[in-house]
Amino acid sequence: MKIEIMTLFPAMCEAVLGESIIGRARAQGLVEIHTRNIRDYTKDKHRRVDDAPFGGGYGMVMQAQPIADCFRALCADWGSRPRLIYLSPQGKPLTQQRCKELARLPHLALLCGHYEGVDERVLEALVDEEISIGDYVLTGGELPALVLADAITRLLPGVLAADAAYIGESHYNGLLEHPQYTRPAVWEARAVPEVLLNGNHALQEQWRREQALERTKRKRPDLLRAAEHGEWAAGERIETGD
Ligand code: 9WO
Repeated sequence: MKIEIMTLFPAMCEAVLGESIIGRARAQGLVEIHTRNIRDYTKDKHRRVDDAPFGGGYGMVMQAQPIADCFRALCADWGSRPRLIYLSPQGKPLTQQRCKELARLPHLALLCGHYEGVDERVLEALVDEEISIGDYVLTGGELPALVLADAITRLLPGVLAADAAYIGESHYNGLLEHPQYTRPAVWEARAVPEVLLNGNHALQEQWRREQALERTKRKRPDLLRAAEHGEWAAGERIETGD
């Protein structure tokens, strides 16, 4: 999988992409993530990439030309046209299911807007899909692009242990994770649940399942309804006991 992030702030993206599991996956060649500075493609002699909105209004709008030339250069370098995703509060909400679908594509380009947005014509002409990571407004699309790149990268073969990649997908299909504990067995007078210490794997498995179900009912009843209606990723449907 190749992902290219088109941004005015490549250093902000590289700072995140060099660390932890994504950093290691990149170093091992399990994923290729590149950043491309939109400003490098401006034809303006002062390197400008934005201008005031037609019709008036607050702030600045990113111009079409540098974005379009950036994307065309990317297509020329790769010898193919990747799917282009614009990260925007107006996009379709991102789900685990969509991450799984995107992880199967050979390459993806992510466009990060800044200021008050991007000239609408570049969206019409070039963008294939708009994705939102939640109903709030940020200062730019970089953090959402990094969220998407992270969610996709962890699904790629070899990045995580085979079972870890599917946490929340196969076994507890659409449920929240059960509580987890590590040493010490007693911390500040709080003991780990006895069932996890007694070595009965069947009982422990049953306990984890019950805990996952109880937590989901209490904290995210909306997820439970979605799982009951089979809206979660492909796989077995959950037994809710009611
Ligand atoms: C700010 C603004 C201020 C005055 C009038 C209109 C305005 N629009 C915006 C705006 O939408 N700014 C965006 C900032 C432009 C695109 C990049 N930005 C962004 C992306 N903020 N939040 C996201 C985002 C992306 C995906 N999921 C959640 C949030």
